[in-house]
Amino acid sequence: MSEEYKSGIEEGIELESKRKVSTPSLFKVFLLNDDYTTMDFVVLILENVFHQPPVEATRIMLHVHKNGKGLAGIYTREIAETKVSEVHEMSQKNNFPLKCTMEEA
Ligand code: TYC
Repeated sequence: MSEEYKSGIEEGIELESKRKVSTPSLFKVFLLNDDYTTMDFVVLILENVFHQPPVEATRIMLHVHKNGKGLAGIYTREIAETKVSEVHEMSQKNNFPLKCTMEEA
């Protein structure tokens, strides 16, 4: 019998395991402060990579500048990994040391 159409007493177990595997873990992506990256570049990253509206992008940038670290967005693993790579690639191309990290939410 196919996995999809199991019934009876096993159904509860099947539904439970199905729900578990289909709920993806979420990851927080953070920007880190440094002394060299310009504020304008960080705002540009927040707007273009993390799709933050301009006012929110500026708020997050100033939070990072003041506190050392700030949340840029929350994503599933692969998307978070891509965001981190995009930030590092754009920073490298523009000769800035801006760093980005991710951790499970
Ligand atoms: N501290 C930087 C400056 O004074 C600005 C900055 C903000 C850098 C946030 C990185 O993630 C950062 N130019």
